[in-house]
Amino acid sequence: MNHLALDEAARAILRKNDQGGYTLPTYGLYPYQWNWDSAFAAWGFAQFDIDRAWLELTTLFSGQWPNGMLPHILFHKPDPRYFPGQDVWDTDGKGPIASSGISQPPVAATFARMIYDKDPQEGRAHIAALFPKLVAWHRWFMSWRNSDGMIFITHPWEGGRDNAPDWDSAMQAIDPVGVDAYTRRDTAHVDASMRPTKEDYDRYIWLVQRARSLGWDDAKVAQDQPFKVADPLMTFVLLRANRDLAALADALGEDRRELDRWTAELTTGAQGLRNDAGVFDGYNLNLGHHAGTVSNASFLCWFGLVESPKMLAELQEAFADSRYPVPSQKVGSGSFNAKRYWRGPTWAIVNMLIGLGLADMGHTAEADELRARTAKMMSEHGFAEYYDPLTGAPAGGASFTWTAAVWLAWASPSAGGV
Ligand code: 9WN
Repeated sequence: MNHLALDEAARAILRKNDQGGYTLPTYGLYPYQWNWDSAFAAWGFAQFDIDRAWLELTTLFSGQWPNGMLPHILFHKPDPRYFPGQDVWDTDGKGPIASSGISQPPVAATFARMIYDKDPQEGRAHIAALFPKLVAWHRWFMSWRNSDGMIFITHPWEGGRDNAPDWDSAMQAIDPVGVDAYTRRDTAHVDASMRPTKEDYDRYIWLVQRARSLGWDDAKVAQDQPFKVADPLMTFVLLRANRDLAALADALGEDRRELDRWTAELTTGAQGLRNDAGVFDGYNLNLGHHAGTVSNASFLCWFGLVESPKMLAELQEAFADSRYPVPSQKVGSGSFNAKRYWRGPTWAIVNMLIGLGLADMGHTAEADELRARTAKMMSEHGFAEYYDPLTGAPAGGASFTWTAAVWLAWASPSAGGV
């Protein structure tokens, strides 16, 4: 397929997964609106339908809780094909519509800025409406998920990298007694070898039940949840998003000083994520140690405008070790698994964030190389949820919204790429 046909195929995926005001990540496997998926979808739509892009973000923020938290799933319409549904989360009364009780990586401000920059005249009213909501969401992170400028998560699903080795020690410390009987739905859609294990799922559900028993109270969850891991992806994404929100504040004539304070705090705090090898890595706050891993999140430093010669050297290794980088776990490391979700496979969305950061920090050759290899992976293997980093084989769900969005906005030659 030539790239114009691929552009059309990618647009068709966005249209097919479009539910009116929001976009499903993919049919069957994920039948609701997911937080960071929607932000990527908006950026994809912005390449050909800017009104639809703004609508995606507007619908996403219609689920924001009064405390500023923006849920990771909005259950617009009940659907038995996904577990756990709203009955398990039991967040009734917490937000305006049925939702989960945790958040997800805050990429929305960054894409709002990029969509606004495409057409400031059209975007001005939209950013004026979104600005206070984005500030409230970022403030929620800075208040309830902040440990000395490192952003932590209280559930693996909150970080968006569900079974990453970064969380292993925190997960192993949990004894999931008292988990109600449940039936997984994900393995009815996708081969179990590409998904988290039963041991993972028992703990995912145990953590949901525990936060539920704390009434989803911010202070109690932040203090009492046994799973508390500072995350490079969350920290670098929020750092970047704060800068982008400050740029939107300038455009609107709003006060940006609080945002600048957060940016300074996170820039300093991110250094605490460096492990003994100098790699940005998950930090288990309860046990006081790094995971000792190199993940695709480790390479998001440039996206947060943090320089690192060490990570540039690691990136060259990733380019040498895998034909289709960046693997979500270093090839050859003990926890690497080419198929299992966030323990090895390549994710196009993370590649795009890494690539944008590299370009912003002047690492043009590496940015171009990453974009070219990502484009090759997609042109050979379609728009999958994730890919085997060694062979490029597609894995997980097919016809995936955010992968199609990444093609349109970044990887396709029409987007100025290869
Ligand atoms: C749990 C929708 C989501 C992504 C996450 C990805 C996966 C969900 C799941 O799918 O997580 O939130 O059920 O596996 O890990 O990043 O937002 O695409």
